[in-house]
Amino acid sequence: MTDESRFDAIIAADDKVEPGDWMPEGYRKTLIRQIAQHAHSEVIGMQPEGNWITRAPSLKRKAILIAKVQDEAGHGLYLYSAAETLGVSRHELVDLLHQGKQKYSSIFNYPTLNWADMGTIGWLVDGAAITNQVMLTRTSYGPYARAMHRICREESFHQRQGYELILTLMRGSEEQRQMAQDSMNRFWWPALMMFGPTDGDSPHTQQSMAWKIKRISNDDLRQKFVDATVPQAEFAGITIPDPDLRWNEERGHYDFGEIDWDEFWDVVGGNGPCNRERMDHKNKVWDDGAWVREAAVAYAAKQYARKSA
Ligand code: FAQ
Repeated sequence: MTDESRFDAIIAADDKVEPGDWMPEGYRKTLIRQIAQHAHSEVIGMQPEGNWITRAPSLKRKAILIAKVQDEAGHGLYLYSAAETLGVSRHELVDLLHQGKQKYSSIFNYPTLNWADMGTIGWLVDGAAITNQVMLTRTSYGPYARAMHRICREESFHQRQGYELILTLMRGSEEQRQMAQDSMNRFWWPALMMFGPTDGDSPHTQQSMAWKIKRISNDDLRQKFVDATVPQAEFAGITIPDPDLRWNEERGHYDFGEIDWDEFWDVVGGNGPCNRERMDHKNKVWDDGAWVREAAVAYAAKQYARKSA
């Protein structure tokens, strides 16, 4: 059996490819690109929420938000570790992000303007993230699939706390309801964009599905998310800002309006409302934290020297 036919057999049998296994170079590169982008998204995703920790309206909400932001850091670390099993270091990946050669999710380039955004991010952004990540627990690369199992459990808690926050606001004063609605109006379309371009405009989908890296296409995942979220919005009494949104009895799905793809590609291309701010902040904390990394390396070297002696 050749290396390639062994790889093909693993994929055909729905088994997992593991780090020591032979894999096509394109498979390895695609995984590094996707896992790194995913890891960077978790880390950059801490910024819009971190912005509200000092302004949380109660001790309980503050504790929840701190724990959630900390979870995102943890997700970034599992994912960088999964990427490292493909022969690339976390340091290299972070460098590529800083040089603008790797991406992170478009959603984190939108500002968080009111407290309800903390609910909307949990409900819609984590909700969209889980829709995508549940599929990734079945991805063909073992370390990525295993990281996803743990991440999905935490994301599902994040989603519920976000929805609960929105329900609380919707049951509150008129001002609170308006705040929640304003947040929904700003985040609905960017949340739909998280699933990526339409299948027809997605250069990677076909090959990634053949390799079983992706198990469901961008458009099908987006539809799943819309179908799950509309009843939740109706229950909360919040309006989704899409006049074309309606149940289609024949299809058994909700129809929804056209996404502004010019806006999507603008944001992906670095020109969204907060792209520069997010990267400036990321670069600054990386530089400010250099002494911590140096101290950790010096400490590890000392421990190693002591042990060897
Ligand atoms: N933003 O051919 P496709 C989270 C790029 S985690 C930016 O369809 P693919 C947790 C794409 O990279 C959220 N770029 O690509 C959290 C490609 O560019 P390239 C992150 C995007 O990979 C919650 C080009 O467009 N989740 O939120 C986006 O097959 C709350 C063509 O696209 C993941 O990363 C986008 N939205 O499918 C944290 C999940 N969409 O590289 C804090 C893993 C597409 O050719 C708070 N990733 N692009 O230059 C995936 O499942 C896939 O990578 C897709 C894109 C589905 C995102």
